[in-house]
Amino acid sequence: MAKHEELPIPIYSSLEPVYGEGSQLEEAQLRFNKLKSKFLEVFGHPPDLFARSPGRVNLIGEHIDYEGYSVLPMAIRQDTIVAIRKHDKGEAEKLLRIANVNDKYTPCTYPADPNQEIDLKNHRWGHYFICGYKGYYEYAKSKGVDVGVPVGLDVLVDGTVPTGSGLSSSAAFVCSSTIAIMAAFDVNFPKKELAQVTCDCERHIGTLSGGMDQAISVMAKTGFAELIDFNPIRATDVQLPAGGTFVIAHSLAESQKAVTAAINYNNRVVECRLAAIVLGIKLGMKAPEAISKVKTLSDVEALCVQFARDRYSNDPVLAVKEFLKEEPYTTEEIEKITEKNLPSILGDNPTSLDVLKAAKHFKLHQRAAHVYSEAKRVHAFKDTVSSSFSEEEKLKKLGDLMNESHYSCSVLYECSCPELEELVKVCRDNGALGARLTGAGWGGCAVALVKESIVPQFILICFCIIRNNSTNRGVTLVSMFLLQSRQAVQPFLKSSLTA
Ligand code: NG1
Repeated sequence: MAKHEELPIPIYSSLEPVYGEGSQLEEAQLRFNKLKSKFLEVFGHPPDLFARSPGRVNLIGEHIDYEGYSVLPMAIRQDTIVAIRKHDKGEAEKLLRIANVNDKYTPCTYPADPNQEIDLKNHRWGHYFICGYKGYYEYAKSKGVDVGVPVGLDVLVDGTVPTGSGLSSSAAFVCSSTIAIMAAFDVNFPKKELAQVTCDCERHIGTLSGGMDQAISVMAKTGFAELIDFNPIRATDVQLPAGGTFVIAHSLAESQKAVTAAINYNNRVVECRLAAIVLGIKLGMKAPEAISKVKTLSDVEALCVQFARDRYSNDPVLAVKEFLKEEPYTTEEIEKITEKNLPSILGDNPTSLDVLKAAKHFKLHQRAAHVYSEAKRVHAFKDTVSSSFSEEEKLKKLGDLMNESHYSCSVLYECSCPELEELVKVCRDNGALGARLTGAGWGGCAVALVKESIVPQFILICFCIIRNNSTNRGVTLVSMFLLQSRQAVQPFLKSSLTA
């Protein structure tokens, strides 16, 4: 039997196989019907089909996917649905018309040109669809699929993942767009290929993303979290212990990842690359070799572990402590080690140059220490789940790992913010076994592991405390997930026959 990740995105002509029966199904039916009538109202035609892709909560493994390390996310019920109609060849205007059910997002129009440049200086929500559009054409061409002459597309989007929440609204949008475009052109790929394609697609928005969000959005399975490995992308089901619930709460501080990329997200990617090159050189590589070969901290992990072994350990952080100073590095200090200036080292990627322009200094020690220790925690989390500990002990250990992860994100990686710190503390003070920021950080959500039996009072108390503490801010419950959740989370395509 083919593995789950080798199968294409499933296609359904009705919603029952996905949502079962009952209130989830009724809710979904209403939503799809609304989407269909709005499509008709906006474009004067019904859609050809719908594509759906979920958001995710990352349980552990933050800011390490782009360094090649495994992560452990779980898809959530909040999702993006894209309704699409391909224009007939005869239709005059070759345009991509993109509308949203939410009036906050005004309609966008783009030429039907797969080679168009995305105007990154003027950020628009429709750009994420164009990421999928460009990426689809690039991939289809590389696979020898006859893409024909571009035609216009009408697109209506309905997203329920809160934006800037760290729950990957962007990947849900890019993945559902790519799946919709693919299906409109009658093409379907295995999920694991699509996971890679959609990751490449999203980089068109100017973030140097790893592939976690797209991988889980495409390969999610109801009832499981997934351990996602990279190079090549692979998903392994993780069945979480019974008796716990993940509560996801939004701090209401919006994290604008694409807009702040040069000082936040991409800055960290660049710091990790520089840390890896400096470690490579300190551990014996010639500078030109390190510059050309070392892209991520995982590329020099073996050297770090070798160093540690000589000291009877296998912890790469020992090498970080020995070779990277804690005080931030200036550009000149790094250039002295690399014997080459930073713009020419990083010149293979224009977005990295924006980082150099904005950066005052580089915290190489802290970023490398976070990445290596977080990578270990992911495996410790997975091992705990499959260990012979009692359910109670497992939950306690998982909570501890989440707390350690948050500390590392906050102190070493500096991707938290006051609102998240407050939220995490309130969760822990009121019974959470563990709590941490989730996703890129700098705003967005926290995820707390809470015993199922105390969930209602936990939510009530935490929310009252936060409301009382902050006069002009609150907090929103985004989701509650029983560890054995059976909610419909997987991506799928729906032909528009019955909606
Ligand atoms: P979010 O939370 O969606 O901004 C981002 C990256 C992930 C990963 C996390 C941090 C994208 C699409 N997603 O997630 O790949 O690096 O940050 O762990 O850029």
